[in-house]
This record gives sequence, structure tokens and C-alpha cells, in this order.
Amino acid sequence: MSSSCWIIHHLSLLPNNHRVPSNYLSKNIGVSSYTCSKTRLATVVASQQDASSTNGAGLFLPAHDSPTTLTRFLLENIRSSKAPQDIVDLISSIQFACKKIASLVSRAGVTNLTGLYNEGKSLNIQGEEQKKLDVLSNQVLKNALKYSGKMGVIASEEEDVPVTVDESFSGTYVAVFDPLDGSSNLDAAVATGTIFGIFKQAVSCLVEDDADNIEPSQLRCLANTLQPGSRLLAAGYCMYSSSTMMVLSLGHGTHGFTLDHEVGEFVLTHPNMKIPKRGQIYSLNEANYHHWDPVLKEYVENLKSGKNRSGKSYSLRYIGSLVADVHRTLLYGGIFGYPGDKKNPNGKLRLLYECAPMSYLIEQAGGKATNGKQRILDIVPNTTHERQPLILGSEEDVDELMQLYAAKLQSKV
Ligand code: AHM
Ligand code: MG
Repeated sequence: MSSSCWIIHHLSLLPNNHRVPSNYLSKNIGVSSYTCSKTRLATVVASQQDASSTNGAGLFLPAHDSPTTLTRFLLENIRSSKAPQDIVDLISSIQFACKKIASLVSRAGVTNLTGLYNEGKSLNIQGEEQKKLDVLSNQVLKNALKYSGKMGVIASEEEDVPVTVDESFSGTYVAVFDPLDGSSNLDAAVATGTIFGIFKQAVSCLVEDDADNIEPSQLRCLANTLQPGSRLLAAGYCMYSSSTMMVLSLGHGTHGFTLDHEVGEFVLTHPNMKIPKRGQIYSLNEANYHHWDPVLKEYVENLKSGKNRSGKSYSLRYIGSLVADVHRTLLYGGIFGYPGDKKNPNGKLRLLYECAPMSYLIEQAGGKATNGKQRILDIVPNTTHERQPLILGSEEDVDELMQLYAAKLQSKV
């Protein structure tokens, strides 16, 4: 019965309760007539493990050839009023940029795009040497966003100050992004990623796209466009790894799409992602252990020894690429952190285009994100490149650490 439904499904144009021609049925499944409701078809299709094995004639497309592409997902979000057209247009521009960056990253070794830009003489505002692909990815994203016609201001890890988009194209949104996070891993072909967030512009600034000749008043105006993560309209990341993935939230859950290179489309493979309530992995750069505060040290010792609330010993996984470490945490649960310490009280990660978008995605998936004192999404940035300590992950894991901090504070009173 179910294989009948399955083969009938391959006809794909079935109206509800369609009567399938008897010559087709007797030839393919040895029965003379069969009526199959669409509801039943859907159930049967979902239960099939191997679509192709039942497709004897090879003429009909298996169900997985009509997946939900990112484009279809976005259109459905407009239709159900979950996202405005403008945001969808921006995400479409970003997805194009991600595909381009994915291609650049995967071919870097054979196209001489590994290594430092300008022989290491080019530093970004934070004093970090820029890689060739940092600079290129920034350009790719800026161009893609600029021609969307929706952008007002862009703030990027690789730009000294927020920049306005050419006036003739400009719109009223602010995009914040780290074009190629984890780029120090690039030459070893380790996973990297693009992180992005979109806000509505709070104020409008008329400034030329010329960062060298910017007036202090204009700079102040641009800084006003900086907002806390709770005001994000959309956020996401693209991960360039064994597969290219885009993980996206428009404020209604977190959804994962995998790039199908054969057709060049992102396909919905991880709908409505939910981070496990508790995991068994911790992810911090433990080389900084001696600079951590005593609470964090105790917490991590408990995770290792199993003296934590779960009673289980945790494993350590640390890639050193924020996108990859957060992606694993989202899927498997546990805790990821780049905390503040004695050497770097605010940690390393930037609030606006690293901590906030990642925290938004984690919260939308049911997890938590804090700087140790405050919810990340509530922090109002003072400057574009401001750093904040970041601790995020499974609700119970983050809560356990926060409760240790609270208990320590209490014992001091
Ligand atoms: P980047 O934006 O310059 O690439 O730096 C951010 C990266 C993150 O991807 C990662 O979480 C962190 O730096 C790793 O830092 P460390 O090497 O100190 O552990
Ligand atoms: Mg970064």
C-alpha cells in the first residue's frame, strides 16, 4: 500500500483523490486501481528512506528534488507577514555574497588568495593584519548590500568607521558584519564564516562614502545608528566548511540552509533549530585559564570532573573559529565562551557584529547568551568595534555558570 502511494506520488501532478490510470498501476506496482489522498501521500513520502529505489521507471522526480530553497523560504515569510520585503531583499543580497565568498574560500589555495594582504602592511583599526580574503570578502559583501538599494549604513570589522552607502542607492537599513571571521584559520583550510545582522536605521545621516574626510558631527550621527542586539530585525551566519551553510533568523526561530552546489541554491536542511537544554561539551580557549577569574576556573574544573549539576564529565572542543564553534554548540548543545580575563577584561569578540548576531540566533533557538553580568542582546554599543565577553549555549549550562557567579557575589556581601 505505501509503495503504491510512493510510486503514485512520483506522478507529482496528482489532484486530491486522483484516480491513477490502471495501465500505469498494473505495469509498475501490479494492482489495477488505487486512490490515494494527498495527506496520505505526504505521510508516506516522509517515511520513505530511499526514494530512488522505488522509482523503477526513472521518469519522475523524487520528493527531495523539490526542497525548500532559501528563496522559497523568504517568499513564504513575506506571504505570512513574518518578514517585510526589504529584509528579504537584503537577505537575498547576502546569500549571493555568501556564495561568492564560499567559492573564493574554497579555491583560495589554487588562486593565490591565502596569506596576508599587502604583504602584511595592512592592519585593520583593531591592529590586526588583514588577510587577502578579509579584504575581498568585505568588498563582496559591501557591493552586494549596496546594490540591494536598501542600505543606509554599513559597519564591518574591516572598516574603521561605519560607512554610508552611495547616496544614489541608499535606503534606511544598517547592516553589521564580520565578512570573514576566523580568517587566521584560513591558510590551514579550517572552517571560517561570515556573520551579519540587520537593523532599521534609527537616524538618517547624509555622509559621503569617504571614510578619510568624515566630520566629527557626521561620525556622531553614524554612531547613532548603532543599536543593541534586541533591535535586530534579522541575523545570521554563513559557514564555509565541509559544507557551506547559512543559519538565519528573521525573529521567528533559527533555520539552517545548506548550499547545494549542484544547483547553486541554499536548501532548508535544519528547520526550526533547537539547542539542547544541556550539552556535554565546553568550548573555550583554555590556554587563557591562568588569566580567568576563580568562578570560571571552578566551573570548568567541575565540567571536567563531572562534579557539575549533570553529574557527567564534559568534552572539550575548540576550533578557534566563532562561527564553527557556535554552529556545533547550536547543534550539540553545551557552552561556548570567550570570557573577559586579567589580560583582556572585555575578551576578544566584538559586540556589534560578532556577539549580538550570534546571541540572537542562539536565543531564537532556545539558548542563552550573556557577558557574565548582562544579557548580550540588551547591551547598547558605544562604539563600532567595542568588545564584550561572550558566554552562550544551552540554557542549563549557561544558567549553571551564572548561578555560580551569583553565589560568589552573594558570599562577598
Ligand atoms: P577574527 O575576527 O579576527 O577572525 O577573530 C575572531 C576569532 C573568532 O572566530 C574566534 O572565536 C576567536 O577569534 C579565537 O580567538 P583565540 O585564537 O584567541 O582563541
Ligand atoms: Mg571576527
